[in-house]
Amino acid sequence: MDTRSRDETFLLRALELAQRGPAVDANPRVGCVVVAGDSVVGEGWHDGAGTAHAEVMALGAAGDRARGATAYATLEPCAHVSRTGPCAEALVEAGVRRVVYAQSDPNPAARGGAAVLRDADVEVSGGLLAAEAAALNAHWTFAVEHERPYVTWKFAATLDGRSAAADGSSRWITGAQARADVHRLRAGAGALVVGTGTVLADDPALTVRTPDAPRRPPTRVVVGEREIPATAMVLDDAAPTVQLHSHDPHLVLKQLHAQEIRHVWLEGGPTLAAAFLRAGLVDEVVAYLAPALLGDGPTAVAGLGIGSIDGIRRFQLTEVTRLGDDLRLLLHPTTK
Ligand code: AOF
Ligand code: ZN
Repeated sequence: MDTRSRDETFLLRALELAQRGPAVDANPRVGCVVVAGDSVVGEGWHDGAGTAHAEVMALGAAGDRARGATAYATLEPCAHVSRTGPCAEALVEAGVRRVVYAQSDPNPAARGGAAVLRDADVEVSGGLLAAEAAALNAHWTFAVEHERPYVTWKFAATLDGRSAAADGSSRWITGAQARADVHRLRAGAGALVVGTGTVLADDPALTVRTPDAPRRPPTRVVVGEREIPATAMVLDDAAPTVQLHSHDPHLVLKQLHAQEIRHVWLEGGPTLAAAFLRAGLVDEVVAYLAPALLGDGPTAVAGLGIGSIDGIRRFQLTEVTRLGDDLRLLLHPTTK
């Protein structure tokens, strides 16, 4: 086997190991394989913020066999001391001779491991399967690069774009399959964000009700100045809840980023959605459309400040899925 396909084989194994870590976490999922000669002598993965890094786990398993070995990691080994680390030094100390990694660490606080390794005369090569490794941590990568969480705006509406009836009632616009799908997708978010208006109107629980619940429920975030009653469902102890009084989407995301939330689901209502859309802070839209009409009542979004057809906001239609009698559209903003 030539070096490249050999490297690819072990990196693919490292990618497989990485998937054992939590999909939703402050930290990326990382895998590592230590190979001596042709044999795997240590495997490791990162099991979430606060636990050992993948390299440390793999080196621990390899013990003395790491001396002269090659380490394969899905992310550039870190060069910093935070909750743990630094992995680059641990690799040097273990006597690893060569390090192959996929994705360069985009985190300014942690990166630089490749340079540390080279300075210690370890042979380093990075970039192979980098796209695959980044895709495994797409939201983490986005958040670290943009210094804010990735934002998905989700709404359910009738054909005429209404998310509630004239009297404010909004339950059961879509069918059971679409609602189950919402819970499945929610499980992948770090936070579910709503405005105080939505809490007052609908009293949503904002919990994930799926057969395979995530390790940690998404943080519930209530944005706005209005008082919400202590009896509101979002304030129960089913999941953590954060109340933010700021209306500025940039500030909201800044605060959530500081809490290491990597992916935000914006769940309503129309004013909050408009604020994020106007600020250009919606990265993805998941729209559930029911084959129904209301004719009156609040729309999914209100007040985009578009006065004329020239100002129309268009999206790229990425995916269309039928869920029972409803449609789920996956949309992305078109880059102008
Ligand atoms: C690695 N191996 O397995 C992971 C890395 O707070 P800490 O100490 O857990 O550090 C988190 C940062 O370290 C994270 O943002 C990312 O840059 C890097 N993650 N690095 O060498 C690992 N999980
Ligand atoms: Zn590390």
